Amino acid sequence: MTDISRKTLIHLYKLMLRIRRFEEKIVDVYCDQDMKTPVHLYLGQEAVAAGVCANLRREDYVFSTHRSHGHYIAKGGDMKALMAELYGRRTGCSRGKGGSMHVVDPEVGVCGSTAIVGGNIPLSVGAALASAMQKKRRVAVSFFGDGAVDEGAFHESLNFAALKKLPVVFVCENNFYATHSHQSKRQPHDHIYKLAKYYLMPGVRVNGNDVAKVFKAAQEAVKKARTGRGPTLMECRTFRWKGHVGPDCDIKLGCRKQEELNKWVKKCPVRCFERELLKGGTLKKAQLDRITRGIDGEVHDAYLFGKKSPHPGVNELLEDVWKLD
Ligand SMILES: Cc1ncc(C[n+]2csc(CCOP(=O)(O)OP(=O)(O)O)c2C)c(N)n1
Ligand SMILES: [Mg+2]
Repeated sequence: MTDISRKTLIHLYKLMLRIRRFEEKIVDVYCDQDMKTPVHLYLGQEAVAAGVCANLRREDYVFSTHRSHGHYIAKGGDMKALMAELYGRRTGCSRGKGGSMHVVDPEVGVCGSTAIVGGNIPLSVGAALASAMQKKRRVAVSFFGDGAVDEGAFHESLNFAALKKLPVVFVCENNFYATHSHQSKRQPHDHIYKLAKYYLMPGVRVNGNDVAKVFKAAQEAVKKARTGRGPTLMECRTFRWKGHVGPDCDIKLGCRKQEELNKWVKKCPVRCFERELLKGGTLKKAQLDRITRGIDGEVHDAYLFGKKSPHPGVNELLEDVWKLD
C-alpha cells in the first residue's frame, strides 16, 4: 500500500464505495417490482473492478458479463444512465432495451456486456487486435467468472492473444461458483491462473478482496500490454454475497453454506480497505463519512433520474435493433 499514492488510494476507495452503494440501492428497491431486469449483483467483488479499472485510461476498452454493474461504474460509466437502464427507461445507457446484462458506455470505453458466458473474452481480443493494428496503444480488458474458464472461447482467446502478443488483460473473477455449482464440481484443478503458462503468458493469482493488491497486479499487466509485451491472465479470488441472480441470498436454498459466506464477509473489501486507510492516516473518519454522503447523494440522484425517466414508446421498439425485412 505504501507505494500507492494517497490520491490513488482515495480514488480506489471511492470506486469501490460507488459500486457498493449502487448495488445496495438495488437491493432496497428491487422488491418494488418497477425494475424488471434480472440483476446479478456485484456485492463482495468490488475490489476487482476498482483495482483493475483504476489503471485504465478513458480510451481503454472494457468488456463485461452478466454481472456488469461494477465494471461499468469502475470504468467511469454514467451512473444515472445505468440506473435508468435497469428501470428499462429511454434515458438508459442502452435506451432501456438492454437491461442489466447489456450495458454500454462507449464514451468511457465500456464496450458492452454480454450474458453469453465467455462471450466477451474473444471480443476483448478483437479490440486488442484492432488497437495493435492501428498502433493506438489502447489496452483491452475482459472480466469474466470462473464459469467462463470452462468455455472454449476462453482458451481460444488466450491462445490467439499470446500468439499475436496483443494488449489485453484477462481478469478472471473466481468467486468459486457458476450459478449453483462449485468450482470443484466443474474443474479438475484449483489453479486457473496456471493455465496461462500453457499459452506462454504470465498468470497471476491475486487476493481479489484486497484492492491494493489487485491494483498492483493490474498495473503490471496493463503496463505490459501497453508496451507491446502481450497479455496477462489474472485470477482474482473473491466471493459474491448475494445469490447468482436477484437481491436475495441463496443460502436458504441450500446453494452455499452460511459459514462460507460469513468467512468472506469478514474479509469485506470495502471495510478492510477503510480500516487500512484510517490506520495509515490516509483519511480520517469524518472524511470517510463525507465521501459516503457524497456517493449516497449520487446514487439517490441516479435513482430519481431512473424512476422519473419515460419508458421507450412502442413506436421505438424496432429502433436500435437489427430486424429482418
Ligand atoms: C454459454 C452460456 N452457458 C450457460 C449460461 C447460463 N449461465 C448464466 S451465468 C452462468 C454462470 C456463470 O458463472 P461465472 O462465469 O463463474 O460468473 P459469476 O456468475 O460467478 O459471476 C451460467 C452457467 C450462459 N448464459 N451462457
Ligand atoms: Mg463464478
